[in-house]
Amino acid sequence: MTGNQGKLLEAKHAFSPFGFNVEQFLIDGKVPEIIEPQCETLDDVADAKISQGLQLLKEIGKEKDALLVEDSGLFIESLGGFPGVYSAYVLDKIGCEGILKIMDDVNRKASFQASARFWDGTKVHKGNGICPGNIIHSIRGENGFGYDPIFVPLDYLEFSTDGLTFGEVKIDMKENFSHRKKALDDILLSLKNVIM
Ligand code: ITT
Repeated sequence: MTGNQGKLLEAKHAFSPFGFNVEQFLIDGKVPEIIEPQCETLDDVADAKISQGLQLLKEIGKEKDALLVEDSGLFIESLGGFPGVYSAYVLDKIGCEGILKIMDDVNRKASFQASARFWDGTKVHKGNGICPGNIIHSIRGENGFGYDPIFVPLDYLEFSTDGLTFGEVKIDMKENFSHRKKALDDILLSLKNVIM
């Protein structure tokens, strides 16, 4: 359940190897209206999203269907974690250009974070992921979405983007580092414990 096509694509990519067919949750062809409360943490927003989503599933008589929601954001160290839970609003208002203007020149550290919830028809599974990295000084790359063109992930295990932003790499490469992929992997692992 998301209005963000980038998130949808990444969820499809993460779940399809396990035989799940991920589709955008639409009611009458539209993304359902969700009220995102003013919360301090992604976890609280993700909880609010899944409970509203479950209510919607009940209203349309589909409470046995699976439902995935996720809340995520970019946390910039020198800005005290801003935009964090306000990432979607800030992206809409000032974009990547605006972030580059308000950034500290020296400390470029930031992380993407994600909190996911998955309703399997009977219970809710939880997942969290963090992707540490740095904000570069310019906007680079057409791939991905949101803040991807200004973010270079730290090397992780044997993986490196060699200084390229998430906007400059393919989705398979982003998956090696992605906060979202880590959160969805938690859920896949928890599901495996239910299924097997
Ligand atoms: P839904 O709430 O409908 O799922 P949204 O885009 O509003 O979609 P959020 O409220 O979780 O999603 O806001 C997350 C913001 O952080 C949004 O602006 C994203 O573009 C950005 N963001 C999250 N993950 C990202 C990623 O992997 N790459 C780039 N930007 C990301």
